[in-house]
Amino acid sequence: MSNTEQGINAPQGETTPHANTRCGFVAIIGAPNAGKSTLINQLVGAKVSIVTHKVQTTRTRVRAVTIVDDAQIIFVDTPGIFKPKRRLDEAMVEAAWGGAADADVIALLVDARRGLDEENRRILDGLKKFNRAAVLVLNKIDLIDKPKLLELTEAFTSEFDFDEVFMISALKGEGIEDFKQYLASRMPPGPWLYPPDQLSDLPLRLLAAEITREKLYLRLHDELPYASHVETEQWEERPDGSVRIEQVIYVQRDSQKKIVIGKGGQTIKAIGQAAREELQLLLNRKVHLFLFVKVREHWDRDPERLRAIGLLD
Ligand SMILES: Nc1nc2c(ncn2[C@@H]2O[C@H](COP(=O)(O)OP(=O)(O)OP(=O)(O)O)[C@@H](O)[C@H]2O)c(=O)[nH]1
Ligand SMILES: [Mg+2]
Repeated sequence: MSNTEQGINAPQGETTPHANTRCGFVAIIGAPNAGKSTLINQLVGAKVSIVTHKVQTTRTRVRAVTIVDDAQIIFVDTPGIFKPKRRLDEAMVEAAWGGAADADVIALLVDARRGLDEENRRILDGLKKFNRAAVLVLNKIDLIDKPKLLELTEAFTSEFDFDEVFMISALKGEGIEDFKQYLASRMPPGPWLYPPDQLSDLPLRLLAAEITREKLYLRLHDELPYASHVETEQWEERPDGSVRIEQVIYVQRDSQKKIVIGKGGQTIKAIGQAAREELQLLLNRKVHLFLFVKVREHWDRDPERLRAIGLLD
């Protein structure tokens, strides 16, 4: 029986660590939608954090782990940093800076199309206050011209003394290897903190809820900005080797519930099907997924919900 409190594991077969191990934390910070989760998935070679075209997809800190030679690198995916307007926003932004606090390397990820805009200026101010070294990573270079990249590099480096500048496409995997090697070289000596086969610290129940939230976001386009939340309520291992999962989708209004369910239940059926398919691949067995929709006007202020997301202890 698998333990749902554990994170996902890599296939077995990694070598055991030897005497000269190194280990450390890398925090990836940046504005919403910069591509932080895409980058982390690329760096560890597996989907550990959900990705959508919408801003504010990641809500909590997710740790992802990879090994380069004798170095174990623990990446901390953080929510995007933006100007908080609501209670949930504040907790998200706090989680983002909190992720950077204990890191050995802080990497500021920037959507190169957006450049040094107001949001990135605010983050640079935050970095200055932090008084910590950082590297600059310009992302989405597949979308812009080289001369523009040089301009951007100048704009950022004149504001902050970055240790290094990397130019990457997290989506296409360009420039990732160099960046990873650099990070490995910056890890301090020390024992590995995770077993060599572990990829993430996100419990499976939470990851399963995140997968459904991703499908919900992808399916609903701009109708439901972030008024929704998914929780795994039941996880039952069946004797036939399959697993039965019940999840609740929380929304804030009856009208939103109608949108999530869709005409004749079509929308929720499609969301459930997409989530089930991905869960089956992840868990490598048959999944029976049941989705329920509940209206809770103030779910984003409910301590129990915030705790479930991992934003409250
Ligand atoms: N073209 C292109 N798109 C990218 C690249 N990296 C990420 N994206 C896209 O940018 C969008 C946002 O990616 P995410 O990884 O969810 O961004 P994030 O920074 O984690 O966003 P939040 O969690 O909301 O803060 C998605 O649609 C990605 O596919 C890239 O290198 N090139
Ligand atoms: Mg993210």
